[in-house]
Amino acid sequence: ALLLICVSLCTVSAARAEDGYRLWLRNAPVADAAQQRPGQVVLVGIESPTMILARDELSRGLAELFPGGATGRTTPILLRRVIGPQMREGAFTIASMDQGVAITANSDTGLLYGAFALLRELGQGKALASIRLDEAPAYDLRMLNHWDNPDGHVERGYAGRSIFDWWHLPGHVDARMTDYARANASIGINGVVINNVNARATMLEPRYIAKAKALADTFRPWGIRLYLSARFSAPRDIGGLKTADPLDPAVRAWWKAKADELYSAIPDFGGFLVKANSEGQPGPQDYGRSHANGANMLAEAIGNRGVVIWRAFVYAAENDEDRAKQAFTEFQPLDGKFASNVVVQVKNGPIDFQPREPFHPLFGAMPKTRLSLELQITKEYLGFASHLAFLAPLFEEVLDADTGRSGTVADTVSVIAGVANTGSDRNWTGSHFDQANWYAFGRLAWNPKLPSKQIASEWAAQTFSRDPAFLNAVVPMMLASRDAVVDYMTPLGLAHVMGTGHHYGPAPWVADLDRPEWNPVYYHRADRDGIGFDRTATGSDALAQYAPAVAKRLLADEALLLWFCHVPWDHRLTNGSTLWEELPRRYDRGVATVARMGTTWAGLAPYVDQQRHRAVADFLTIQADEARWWRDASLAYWSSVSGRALPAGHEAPA
Ligand code: GCW
Repeated sequence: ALLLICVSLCTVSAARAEDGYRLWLRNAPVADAAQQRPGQVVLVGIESPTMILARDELSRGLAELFPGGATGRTTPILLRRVIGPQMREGAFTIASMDQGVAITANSDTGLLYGAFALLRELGQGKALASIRLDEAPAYDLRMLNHWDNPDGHVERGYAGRSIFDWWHLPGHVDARMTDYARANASIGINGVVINNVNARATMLEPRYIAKAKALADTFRPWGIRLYLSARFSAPRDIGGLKTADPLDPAVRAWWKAKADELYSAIPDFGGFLVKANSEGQPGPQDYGRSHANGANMLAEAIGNRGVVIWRAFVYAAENDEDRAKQAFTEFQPLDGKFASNVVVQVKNGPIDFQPREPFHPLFGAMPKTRLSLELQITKEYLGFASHLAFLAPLFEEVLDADTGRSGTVADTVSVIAGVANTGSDRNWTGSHFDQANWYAFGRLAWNPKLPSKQIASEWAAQTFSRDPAFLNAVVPMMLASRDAVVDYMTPLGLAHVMGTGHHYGPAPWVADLDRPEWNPVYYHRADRDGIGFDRTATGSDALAQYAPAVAKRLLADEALLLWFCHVPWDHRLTNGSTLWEELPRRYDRGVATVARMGTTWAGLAPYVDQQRHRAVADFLTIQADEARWWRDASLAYWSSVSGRALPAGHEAPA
C-alpha cells in the first residue's frame, strides 16, 4: 500500500511539473544508466542553515535525476566549506578527488551555488566525472527589482498578480516564497527589491516592516538580501514632518531612525532603491537640491550596513532637451559627488527598454561612481508575455558594448539589476519561454561573458528536454527571436512607436498626448521627406555624449540608423536598397521568422509534454497574427505620411 501511495504521489507530482511551476529546476531523470552515479551527499565543515539547504537541495536533485537510486558504482559528493584563499563571496570549485566529487567554497553561499551548478551540469546530461568548474560571480550584487505594489498589482507585470501576499504577511509566509528564493539562488541572484520604484511610503510603516522581515527571514538562508524602494517624500507622507528636504536636520534624523528601525528588524537589510524626480515622483529637486544631496542623505542613514541605489532614469516634461540626453546631462556632472555606498542605476539604453537601443552613454562616463546596469526582464515593449523573445542576446549586446572609455559596459558597472517578470501565474512568468529571460538574467549577472547560445541551451535542456535533436532546433529559434521582434516592431533604429500607456501593439501615428516626449511621432519624426531622429550635431547631438570613436561606430551602425539620423525615404543603405524598399523587407523578415518559429515548435511536440507544448504553440499563433498586425499597421502609416505607395504584396487591408 505504501508503495502504491508513493507511486500515485509521484505521478501527481510529475503531472504537476508540466505546468511550468518547477521552472528550470525539474531535474528530469537521466536516462543513461551506465553513468557513474552520484552517491551520498556529505557535508564537511560547520553546518549552517545555508549549508543544510545546499545538502538537501543536492540530495533531492540527485534523487530526481537518478531515480533508480544509488545502485552500482556510486561516487560520494562532498560539500566542503574551507577556510581559505580569498575568493569572492559565492565562489566555488567542483572537481573529482580520491574521496569523491568535491564542491569546495569558503562561503555558505558558495556551496549553495556549487550545489545548483552541479545539478545544472548533470541536468544537461553531462557525466559526473567530467564536471570541473571553478567559478566566481563577476559582481557582488545581482538583484531583481520588483515593480510590485502593495495592492498586488504589478506595474508592467504580465504574469498575474504580485507573488508577495501582503495581506497575510507576516502571519503566513506562503510556500511559494521559498520556491521563489530557491529559483533565484539557483542562478546566483542575491538581492531582491520587493516593491515598485514608484513607491508608496506605506512600505516603510512598522506594519509593513514586519511583513518585509518575514520575507527577509525566508530569503536569508538562500543567500538573498532584501531591499526596499523608498519614497523620497516619506518623512512628510508618514513621518509627520512638513518637508522632505534632504538638508533639513529633522528629515535626516527621520531617515536615520527609519534605517535603524529597519536594521533592528532585518539585520542584513540591503538598503534603499530610489526613483526620484522622475515621472512625477518626489525627490530632492523639489527643494532645489541635487540628486547627490538626496542620495547622500539616505546613504548616511544607511551607513556601512547597506547601499543606496539611486536611479538615473530621469526626464522632465518642462525640459525640451532630447529625452535621450537628459539622464547624462543631469548625472554626469555629479560624478565624484556621491557617497561611497551610493550606486547609480542606469537603464541599458538612453530611452526606455526598447527592443533595440544603443547602450546608455553614462556607462564609462562616471568613473568615480559605482554604477548599476538596469535591464528589464519583463517585456514591457517586446510584446508582454504573449510574444516569444529571448532576451539574452539583448542583454549580451549591451554588456559587450565597448564604451570607448573604460572597457565594455560590463566592465564599467558593479551591480546588475533586472526588472522582474514574475507573478502568481502557475508558470511564474506568464509564458513558458519568459522563464528563460529570468534565467538568462541571473546567469549573465553571474557571468556577463556567457554566450547567449549556452544560456539558451542550458535553460532549454533543463526546462524541456536535453535531447540534442530538440536543442538543435529550439536554441536557434530562441536566438533569432529578439531580432524578429526588432524587425516587426522597430526596424532600423525606430523606437517607442508602441500603443499609448500600455505599450502593446503599433501606434506610430499617436501625436496628441499631453507630454510631447510620450508621443510616438516625437521619436520617429516621419514626414513626407523622411524619417528618424537627428541626434547628430545638426540635431540634438546626443551622439556627442559618447566617446568620439564610439559615436563614429554608432553612426555607422545601420541597425540604429533611425535612432541617430533623420534620412530621406530614398536614402541608400549599404545593401544598395533605398530605405523605402528596405523597411517592408525588415517587417516581412520579422513576420517570416515568427512563422518559422511556429513551424519549428510544431515539430518539437515529441520532446515536450502536451500541456506546455500546446500553451507555447498557442502563443506563437498569437504572435504570428500580431507580427502581421505590426507590419501592416506600420507600413500603412509610413505610406500615408510619406505619400508613397505600399510596396507590392502590402496592399492596405480592406
Ligand atoms: O518604462 C517606464 C515604465 C514605467 C516605469 C518607468 C521607470 C516604474 O513605463 O512603468 O515605472 O519606466 O522605469 O521608472
